[in-house]
Amino acid sequence: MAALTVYGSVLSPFVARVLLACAYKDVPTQLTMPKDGIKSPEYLKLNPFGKIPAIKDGAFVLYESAVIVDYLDSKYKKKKLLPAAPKAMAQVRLIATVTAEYVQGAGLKFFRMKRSNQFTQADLDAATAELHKGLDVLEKIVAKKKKYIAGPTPTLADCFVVPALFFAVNTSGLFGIKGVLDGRPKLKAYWDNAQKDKVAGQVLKGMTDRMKQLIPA
Ligand SMILES: N[C@@H](CCC(=O)N[C@@H](CS)C(=O)NCC(=O)O)C(=O)O
Repeated sequence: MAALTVYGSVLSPFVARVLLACAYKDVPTQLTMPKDGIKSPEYLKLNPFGKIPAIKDGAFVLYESAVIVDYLDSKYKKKKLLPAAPKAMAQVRLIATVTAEYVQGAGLKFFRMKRSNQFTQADLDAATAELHKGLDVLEKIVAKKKKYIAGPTPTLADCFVVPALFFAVNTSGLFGIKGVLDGRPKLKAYWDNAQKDKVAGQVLKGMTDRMKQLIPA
């Protein structure tokens, strides 16, 4: 199978979703940053928003991480990431959506505050409250004592949760906020396992290395 070209950097949680989907489905990838940058006329032809990720599958170009993951799951029938049964499918989508809307955004806020060094204590408090609210809901809806976030096999939900937890744990940590998963035993166990998991662990290592380059301790 020819490698799928993925434009982006592994530290982007949106790019990481796509890399995880490919890895769970055994689709080989070639990760590359657009040659002249994400706002170059060449790259804007691939993604008119000038954002990462975009993919090139032969002559077919696609952007928006959630759409890319759906495309890959629909194209490659083996190791389905979205269950066919309606309730199981809804559960996977719910976990992914809660993660995308209420957890990842808060984690990214910490990252951006650190990078720009422009924030107030009120900004920090608001991001902390938002993160805890999102994590409270996520803890309630994820699977209990299962290897993956929605059950015994990887799903689209894992593609969303792994990078979002990376940001939740590590970017709040940049402000000395420790133990954001404490008191959330399902998420804590999942996060501990994810770091040791062959697929998730590799993506997380890439994210960690890149974060250390951008924000040295
Ligand atoms: N909704 C998009 C969001 C992609 C996105 O915001 N990517 C960020 C990287 S984390 C980006 O490219 N930012 C650069 C910019 O907005 O100029 C997706 O899911 O693919």
